[in-house]
Amino acid sequence: MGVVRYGSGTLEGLWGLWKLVGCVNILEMKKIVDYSLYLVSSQEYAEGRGLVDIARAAVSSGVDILQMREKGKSREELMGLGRELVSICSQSDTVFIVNDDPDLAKEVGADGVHLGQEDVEEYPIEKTRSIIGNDRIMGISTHSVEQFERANGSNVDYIAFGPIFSTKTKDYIIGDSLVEKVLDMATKPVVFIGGIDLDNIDTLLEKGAKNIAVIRAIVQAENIPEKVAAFKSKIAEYVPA
Ligand code: TZP
Ligand code: MG
Repeated sequence: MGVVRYGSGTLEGLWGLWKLVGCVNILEMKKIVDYSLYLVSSQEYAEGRGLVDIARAAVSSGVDILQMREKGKSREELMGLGRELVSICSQSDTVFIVNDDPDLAKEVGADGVHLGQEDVEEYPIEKTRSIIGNDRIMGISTHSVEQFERANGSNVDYIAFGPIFSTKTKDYIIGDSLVEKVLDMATKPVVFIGGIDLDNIDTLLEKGAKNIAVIRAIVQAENIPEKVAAFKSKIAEYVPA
């Protein structure tokens, strides 16, 4: 006959079992929610600062979403950096997203993956969903109303739209005239990106934008915690009472 013990050994055993059947994952699952500040981190624009230091500063000061967007690194380097960033985000509420590669996102234990329009050729939405599963997040970049409409009808969890203003990673801009239009169409969170900083963010928030993504405004900030706090309080001004 089995003995029921209530000592710490039993509790640890139950915790292990709980983890094994995946219940903890359900409890720990992070989601994209509106009124988020999204940092797309990229060593290329960090002006010599270490990405891990930038991520630590941004996450500890409350960035809601962190993306690893590294274009020139080997898979091995991405695995190493990805695991460090997972560890930083796992001690916080920050959602961690890997750019470009759903297999890598899953392997490092990220909360989700972000696909560009060009990534969808190798990783169509349904294939990506079958790689990452239903519990991880999938986002996609869109650069026109047509692409937005397609993404909106697909199985992604959020849609990025931009570049709104002038930026370094793209040689064109959409401008802010379509912000209301895509928000009216949207059935999931929309993240606006491209050349956004504290001096132009109001234009977007006034049009109803709820989520803002930036690279340079944070990775190049003199004081990252102060900059994150300023963005967060600006976004918070627009949360309905
Ligand atoms: N996609 C559209 S604009 C952009 C990406 C990845 C870059 C945004 O960078 P920044 O420095 O905030 O303009
Ligand atoms: Mg990509």
